[in-house]
Amino acid sequence: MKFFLLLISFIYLFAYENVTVQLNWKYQFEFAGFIMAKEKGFYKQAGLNVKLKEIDKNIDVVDYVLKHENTYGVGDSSLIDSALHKRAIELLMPIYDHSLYVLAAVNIPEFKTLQDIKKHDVIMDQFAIKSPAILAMLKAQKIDISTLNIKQMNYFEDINKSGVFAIYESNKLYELQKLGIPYKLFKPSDYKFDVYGDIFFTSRQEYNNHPTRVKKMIDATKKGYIYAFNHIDETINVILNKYNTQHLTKEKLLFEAKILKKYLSKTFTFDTERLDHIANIYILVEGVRHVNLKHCHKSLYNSIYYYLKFTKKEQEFIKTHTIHAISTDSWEPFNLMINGSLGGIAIDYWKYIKSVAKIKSTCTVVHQWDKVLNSIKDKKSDLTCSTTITPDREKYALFSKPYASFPIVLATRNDVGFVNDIEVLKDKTIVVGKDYTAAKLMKKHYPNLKLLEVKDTNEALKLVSEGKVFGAVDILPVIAYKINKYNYVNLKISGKTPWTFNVRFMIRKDYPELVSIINKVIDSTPKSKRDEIYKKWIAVKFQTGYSNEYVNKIIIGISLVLILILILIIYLIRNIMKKTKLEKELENLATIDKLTSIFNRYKIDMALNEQIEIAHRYNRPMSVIFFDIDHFKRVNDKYGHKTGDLVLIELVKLISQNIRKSDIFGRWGGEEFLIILPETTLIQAVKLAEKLRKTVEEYDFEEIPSINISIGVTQLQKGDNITSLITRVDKFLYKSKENGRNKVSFG
Ligand code: GH3
Ligand code: MG
Ligand code: MG
Repeated sequence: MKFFLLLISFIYLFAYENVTVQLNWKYQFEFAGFIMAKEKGFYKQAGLNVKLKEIDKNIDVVDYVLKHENTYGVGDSSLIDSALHKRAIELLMPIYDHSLYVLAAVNIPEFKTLQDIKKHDVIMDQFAIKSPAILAMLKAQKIDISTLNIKQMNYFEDINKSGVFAIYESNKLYELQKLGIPYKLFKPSDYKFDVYGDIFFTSRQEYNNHPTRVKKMIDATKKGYIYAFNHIDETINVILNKYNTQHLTKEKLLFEAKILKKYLSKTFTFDTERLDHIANIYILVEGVRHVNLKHCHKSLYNSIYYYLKFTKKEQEFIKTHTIHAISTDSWEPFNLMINGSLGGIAIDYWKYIKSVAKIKSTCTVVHQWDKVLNSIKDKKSDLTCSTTITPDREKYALFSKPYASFPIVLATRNDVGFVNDIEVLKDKTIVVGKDYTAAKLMKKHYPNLKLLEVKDTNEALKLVSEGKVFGAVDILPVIAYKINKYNYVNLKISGKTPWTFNVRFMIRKDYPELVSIINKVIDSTPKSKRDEIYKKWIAVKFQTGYSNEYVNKIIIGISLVLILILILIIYLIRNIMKKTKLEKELENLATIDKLTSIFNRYKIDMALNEQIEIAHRYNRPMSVIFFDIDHFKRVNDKYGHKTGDLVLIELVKLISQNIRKSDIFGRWGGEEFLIILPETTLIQAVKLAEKLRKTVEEYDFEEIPSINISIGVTQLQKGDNITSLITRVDKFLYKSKENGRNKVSFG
């Protein structure tokens, strides 16, 4: 038996790669991700045998990681300082998005502003003294740290004395609260010095020599963190049983977990703009003399684009070439002139790729597309940013992977119902830009349609808006952008073709290195960056497919509401002008749901009161739709809470796209939502509810296959108030649940 065990351990030792993680403090919830990745076997599944090391007194974690092989570490944003000073480390991922360091003025009732710090003892440890955010906060207040009376922190005793302490918000506040000691907090983020909290890193040597292991460590640790924060009780029990070197109580760990949960990284990836911001904080703290931003960026960006490794040939290409881009200025919203310079989705992508790959470039703007094509054909220009592959173009140019894909959609007037299948529009005239990709596809696949080719999409939309033709077809962002820009209030997107339009870079034939460089950056572009670019250019909400036969009635009603809204707007503008920016931010916080960015419970409640009053006063119809996601708990259980959050966000987006602008949509709580439908009768509301139910049912969510919603619908009746209305609609929602879910009930 003993021999057998020995054999197993022997095999085990050889089967797993041994790795050490040096933590920057003692075991506590802060490191729950590492602990759970180990305890739940995530590291093992990746073939890693991970040893966790608590901090020893006064050890420098960066030093330790640099001096030991196979070793990783956890640090705070001061690691960026280390990178700035050319220490050979690679930052792998942020664990907490915001620094937990705060200054707490403890037991000093007369302490009012940070300036008062000069009159008191400041108690810090060696980490806090390096914390960029704390230093910047002081510096911005023109407080010279060298003039302060700084004392070394004795972690376990000092906190109940009076003084200004640099502490972790997730940690020492617990003691203060428990002991009932008064304190006042100064958070760097309140002063706009927002840096990352814990950061996972390793040595450049490990990073370069063992890229696969690095990737495994990142993935398993991330998984550990997601697991730990989704299973807080279980994790606390593990810490209490096996890792409780600090003799923490369950209560204290729970306190820590709750605070950290707010800070846990949303994406576990670095954001270049924030890194720039942090580098700038260092400039503020240290003065420009120390900072070699170029080096800092190289090191940091290497870390961010972990998957992004250029070959020697590619690096050589980047070094030796200046890329001459060429673009038209008339393809909204891809490339267009805006305030005198070229911008747009395509241009933003190109700027992003250039900054990541450090490509030098020039850009020529022309008015005709032919010129762009010829210039690339003749190798006078090297690249253009937004085009599609055609067999003809492939003869003289190369193409990148698509960096964006958009559906080709149909725009009609508002009074048209949802068009499920474009083929049914046989007798209607559809307009499309001459020779556009959309035109070619439509002709090929729908030869029976009446297709009218016009100069461009502007003209096509104008014809639709004037009622001369039924609909216009182009790519989603183009149509959405133009409806918004040219204020076509009577147009909407009411159908989708089966095709997507892939936008790519076109590159001169003899530059294959440039294609592979661009492809690598495209592959490594985080979703957040894509979303950011897309949102910037399509900041328009549009509706799809709400069929409505009562348009005339509604227009009369809406006019009334409009007058009211106008009065409200004048009132608001007056108010807003009075408000400072900070107040506005606060107001946002108070009315907008943080996760989904729609109205929160407080605001939707207010809106409902208002709408009920308006409807009663002017004797107008008004309805409400109340829905709840079916079995959402299962989604959380199966895919994790974070995924659950993403599903909520996506669902809200989907619903927002399918209701009218005048409808008021808010989060009632958890996975329950309310839509207020002014000027809407029960029949209309039920129709919309059914459409929403079906849309959700058929929607392919990015994170999970599908969800359903159960809906209750009711119309405001004479004598109703908010309570009676909500009680009734809730009853119908409950009925939908009882009848098997994924149903609409009304009355
Ligand atoms: P049913 O359809 O029958 O009502 O089942 P259900 O699981 O959806 O309903 P229940 O009310 O039992 O549970 C609601 C769950 O919704 C509980 C919680 O896990 C989840 N939830 C609520 N708010 C959020 C949130 O903000 N994010 C995530 N991820 N989940 C949430
Ligand atoms: Mg539910
Ligand atoms: Mg519920």
